[in-house]
Amino acid sequence: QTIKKINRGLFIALEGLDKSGKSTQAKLLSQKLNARKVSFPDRTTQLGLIISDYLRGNNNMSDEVIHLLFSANRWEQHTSILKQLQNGINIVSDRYAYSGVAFSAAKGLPIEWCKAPDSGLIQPDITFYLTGPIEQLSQRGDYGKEIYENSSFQYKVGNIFDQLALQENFYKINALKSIDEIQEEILQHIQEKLQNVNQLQLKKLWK
Ligand code: FDM
Ligand code: MG
Repeated sequence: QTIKKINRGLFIALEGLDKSGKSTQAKLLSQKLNARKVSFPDRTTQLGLIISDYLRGNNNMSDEVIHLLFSANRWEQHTSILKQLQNGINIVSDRYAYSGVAFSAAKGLPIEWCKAPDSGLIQPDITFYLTGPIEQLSQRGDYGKEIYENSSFQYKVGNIFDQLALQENFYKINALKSIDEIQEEILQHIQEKLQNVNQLQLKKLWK
């Protein structure tokens, strides 16, 4: 299909559990929409390298400190994302602030505390939430290499994501469907969402 044009770029986020297929879908979607793909954590910056070390278990930080680093790692990209959207460039984000909340709140930090540092970031126009039974997702690929990739923790993360999905109006997708089916469903939903709008106001997250 062709995607309807609006007066600025579209900002689409893909969220979900580890191994739910987000990265595959983000790649396909960014090709389809001729979009810039961003990923969070963005491991290419200095902060991203610290985060990456943490995820591999190589440096220990308090839950609060790592949470704030993940948020700062999004703020590093804020201006460039904003400018590109204003210039008509579509952006597809592989994870975003909702992952920040889900993973930190799953460790016991209060949800409102977790949202605060991301307040004011650009809000995605549409957030897709890929989810499925953890017993099945955990069979995929090399699950278990990074510190958050264990079933008992993912289960808690899933609960917070489910809660956010209702509050934030995520479009939920069954991660067990085929790659093609999921891509089709994503494109279909974007079409529907754009059907009746010519102008979408950029919004800020949690403000
Ligand atoms: N993660 C990701 C967080 O804990 N907070 C965040 O703000 C973000 C963006 O980092 F387990 C977690 C989620 C995941 C890990 O992500 C690495 P990728 O998508 O597997 O690289
Ligand atoms: Mg991962």
